[in-house]
Amino acid sequence: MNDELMKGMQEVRASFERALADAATTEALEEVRVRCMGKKGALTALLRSLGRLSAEERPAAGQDLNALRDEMEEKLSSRRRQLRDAENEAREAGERIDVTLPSRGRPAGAFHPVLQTLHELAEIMVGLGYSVALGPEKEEEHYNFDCLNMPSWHPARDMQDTFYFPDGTLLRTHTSPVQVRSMLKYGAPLRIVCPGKVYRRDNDPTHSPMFNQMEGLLIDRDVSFAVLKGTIGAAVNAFFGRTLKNRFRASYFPFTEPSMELDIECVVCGGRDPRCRVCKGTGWLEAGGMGMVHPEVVRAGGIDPDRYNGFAFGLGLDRMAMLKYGIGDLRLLFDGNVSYFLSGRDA
Ligand code: FA5
Repeated sequence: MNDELMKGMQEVRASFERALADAATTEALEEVRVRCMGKKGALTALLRSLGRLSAEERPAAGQDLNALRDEMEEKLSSRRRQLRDAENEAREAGERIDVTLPSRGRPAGAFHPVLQTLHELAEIMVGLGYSVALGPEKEEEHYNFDCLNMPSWHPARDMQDTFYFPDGTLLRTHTSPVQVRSMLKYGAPLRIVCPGKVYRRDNDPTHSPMFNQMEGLLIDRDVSFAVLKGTIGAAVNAFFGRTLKNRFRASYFPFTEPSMELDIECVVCGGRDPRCRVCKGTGWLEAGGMGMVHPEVVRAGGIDPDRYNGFAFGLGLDRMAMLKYGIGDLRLLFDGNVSYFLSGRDA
């Protein structure tokens, strides 16, 4: 065989063997393959040099070079298998699950029934296209009363006799102040709900000094009372998971005209138990107040009442929770006695 070619083959084999032994990863091995057998590799250069040999030398030299290429390929793939197995083993060792580790455990506690109610109702309203707006619990008299057609001399204020701070601000008595705040902030058209805590001087089985309401406000053109009835009915049915009987009783709020109170069928006894601890045998429970927003309130919100009108409602979230979970005394929601909720009985 041509001496020069033989020398070249020896060099290629020797440097290939060295590189093969040095390659510690499949990635390094791939670099060896490219360097020795790729388009610009040493073996390819030798194969190209065949063209310079005489016609007699070429067949034998070609056979030797092919044999060298087969040998290198064989060694490459066997080394590749070895390295890949080692890499897989190392990765699996890192991923091994230690079954002796302590479990993560279940999170302690759960949502309070009122918070659960708040989340569910807000989610239903968001599904109907409403956004959630929040307002301060320490409120100005102006938003809590004056803007809502309740000047200082108005008798409706007496029903919400409340907690004042020395600076004249007060703990809000309802979520309705968010109506004017939101109108001033966002303008018309508007669809918001505002859930949150409110405070009054109340304390009996269905009245607590701190309770939760969810205000709803829709301002648009030509809004009718039918839209309010449809919206409230849809939200209440979605919350209880079935179609409930409801009734709208004429009522009075200085900030809506006409005003209504919504009663919903007692979900605990369906009106069949005269001793029902939730509805007291009436078959109905008052869920909230509502009505068409008074034009003066729309004006206080910076919106022209001749162009826009709308409705508002305020649902008592604690009452909704009482109904959904069959809780007989509102105060149980706040006294921290969990045995009632665990056993489902009066504590
Ligand atoms: C209001 O607070 C009005 N702001 C509701 C409203 C909003 C009317 C928008 C029109 C337009 P009312 O005082 O009736 O209305 O309270 C609404 C609901 O809160 C009641 O139906 C009741 O479910 C609940 N609620 C009232 N007082 C208490 C209390 N002390 N404890 C628990 N829930 C109460």
